[in-house]
Amino acid sequence: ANGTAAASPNTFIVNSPNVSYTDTEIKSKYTYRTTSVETDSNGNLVATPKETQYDFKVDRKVPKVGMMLVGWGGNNGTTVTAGIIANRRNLVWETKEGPREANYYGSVVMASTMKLGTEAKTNKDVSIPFHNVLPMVHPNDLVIGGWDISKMNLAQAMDRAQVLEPTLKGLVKKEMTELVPLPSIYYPDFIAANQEDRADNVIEGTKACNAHVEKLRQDIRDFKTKNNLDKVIVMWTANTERYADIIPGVNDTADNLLKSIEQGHEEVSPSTVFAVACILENTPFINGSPQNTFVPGAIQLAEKHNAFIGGDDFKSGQTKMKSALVDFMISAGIKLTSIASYNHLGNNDGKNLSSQKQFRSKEISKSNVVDDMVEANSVLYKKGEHPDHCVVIKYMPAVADNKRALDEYYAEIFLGGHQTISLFNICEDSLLASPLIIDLVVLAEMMSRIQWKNSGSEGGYKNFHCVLSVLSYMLKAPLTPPGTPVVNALAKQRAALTNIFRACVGLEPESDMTLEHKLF
Ligand code: NAI
Ligand code: DG6
Repeated sequence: ANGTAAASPNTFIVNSPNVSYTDTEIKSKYTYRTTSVETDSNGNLVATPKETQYDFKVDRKVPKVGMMLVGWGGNNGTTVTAGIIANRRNLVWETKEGPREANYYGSVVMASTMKLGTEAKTNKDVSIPFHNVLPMVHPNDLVIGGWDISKMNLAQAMDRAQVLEPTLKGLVKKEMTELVPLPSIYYPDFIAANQEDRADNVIEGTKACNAHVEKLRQDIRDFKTKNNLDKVIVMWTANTERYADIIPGVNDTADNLLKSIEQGHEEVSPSTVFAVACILENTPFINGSPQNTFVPGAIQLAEKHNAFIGGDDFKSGQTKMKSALVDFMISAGIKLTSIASYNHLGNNDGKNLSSQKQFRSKEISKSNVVDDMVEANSVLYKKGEHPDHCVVIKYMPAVADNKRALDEYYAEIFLGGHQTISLFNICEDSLLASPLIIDLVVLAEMMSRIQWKNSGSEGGYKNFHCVLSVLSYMLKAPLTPPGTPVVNALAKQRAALTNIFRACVGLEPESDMTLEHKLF
C-alpha cells in the first residue's frame, strides 16, 4: 500500500502517491528535471526545461556481505579491519588524552546526515543519518577477508603499520591474529622493487594467466560459502602499480584482454587480473589505487557481464580539500593561477611511491582533479587555459603514516591583486582512508540493489550502468561510463549521491532555496 510500511526508529517513510512500500521493495516514480540547451540561428542559447519520468525500485532486504581486500595486510587493510572490530565491540581504550571510543568518523555513510525536509509546524530543518536514507548494510556486519603478498597475520601487520594506539591494538590483537591473508598474485614489474622483501605469500607465476583468474574466482566463492554470504565486494587497497601500456590487440577490448591473460602477456597487471576475476564472478570490484587497472578491455568486459566496477584512488586528505577549495575559489570568481602540492610520508605507501613509475600513477590521479571546474568558467579561463599544477611526493620514513601535505594556492583577484592560500594538512593517512573503504563497500552494495526503468516503458527494470560514477566523492580520479563527463567538484559529487538516493524514495533533490524563510 502507498506509504503505509511501518517505520522502525531508524527509518522514515515517504507519504506520497509516487512512493510505495512492500516488505521487500520500495518503488518510486520520479520526475527528473533538467535543462536542455541549444543554439538558435542567431547564435543565442535557448534553454528549455525538460522532464523525464523514471521508476526506481529498491530491494529492501539487507544482504549478508563480505568485504575482501587486496592488500589486506597493508596500512589501510589492517586499520579498517581493526576499526570495524573496535566498532563491533564498542571498544573504549586509553590514550594520553584520555579514553577514546570506537566511531566511524570520516565515513559519509556512518557519520554524516542528510536534510530530510523541514518540520511541519516550525519549519526547522529535519536531518537524518545518511545511513538511514536507504536500507544499507551496517559496516559492523561486514565479514572481512582478503589477499596479501605478505603472509603476516593481521595483528603483526597492524604492528608493522604503526597507525593505531597500543592500547587499541591490545584489545583487538586476539581477533586480528586469527586473520591471515590469502596468497596473492605478484608480478614484480608492476610495483616498486623495494617491495620485494615482503612478497612471501605469493601464488606461483609472475605473469597473468588463466590459472590466476580461476584461483582468485575460487577464493571469492570459497569465502562466500564458508561465511554463508549473499554477496562479496572486492577492493584493491594494495600497492600503487605502474600504469599498464594500452596496446591495441592486447588490452583494448574485452576479448583481447582475455586472450592476453590466456597467453601470459606481460602488460596485464595484477590489479587488472583481480578486476577480470571479479567481473567474471559478478562481484563488484573497486580500485582504491591510482593505476589504470580498468584498461579499456576491462571496462568493456564489465559492461558485457553487467558487473559493477568503481575507481580510482581513494580521495582522502589533500585532494579532497583541493576539490572543495578549488570549487569554492572558481565559483567565487577568483582566478586560481597555480597550485603547488607537496607531500612527505613515511609509510610503505610512501616507500613504494619513491619509485618513479609508481609515483607517476599517483601524480596523474592527483593532478586531474580541477579540470572540470576550470573548464566550466569561461569568464576566468580562455579555452585551453589552465592553472599551473605541480605534485611532489617524498618518502620520509620518520613521519610514518602521519602524512604531511603542504599546498600553496595562488590566485589573481580584483584589479591585478593576488591571493595566496597556504595549507598544512597533517593526518594519519590510513585513518582517513579506512572510512572511505567502508563507504565504498556500503554504497557499491547499495547500488547493486537499486534498479530503474523509464516510466511507462514496456521493458523491465535495469541496473545502473556498471561503472559506478556515483562513488566519485570518495575517489580522486573518478571512473565514469565511457564518453561521460568526470565531475571532480566535491559538493557536486555529494549532491549526486544524495539526490540519487532521495529519488529512490521519491524525494526532490536537496534544494537550498529555503523559500519558506524568504517569502513571507
Ligand atoms: P601499504 O603499502 O601499507 O599496503 C599495501 C599492501 O598491499 C601491502 O601489504 C602489500 O604487501 C600488498 N600488496 C602489494 N601487491 C599486492 C598484490 N598484488 N596482491 C595483494 N597484496 C599486495 O599501503 P596503504 O597505505 O595501505 O595504501 C594502499 C593503497 O591505497 C596504495 O595504493 C595507496 O596509494 C592507496 N591510497 C592510500 C590512501 C591513504 O590515505 N592511506 C589514500 C589514497 C590512496
Ligand atoms: C602521498 O601523497 C601518498 C598518497 O598515497 C596519498 O597519501 C593518498 O593518495 C592520499 O592523497 P590525498 O591527496 O587524497 O590526500
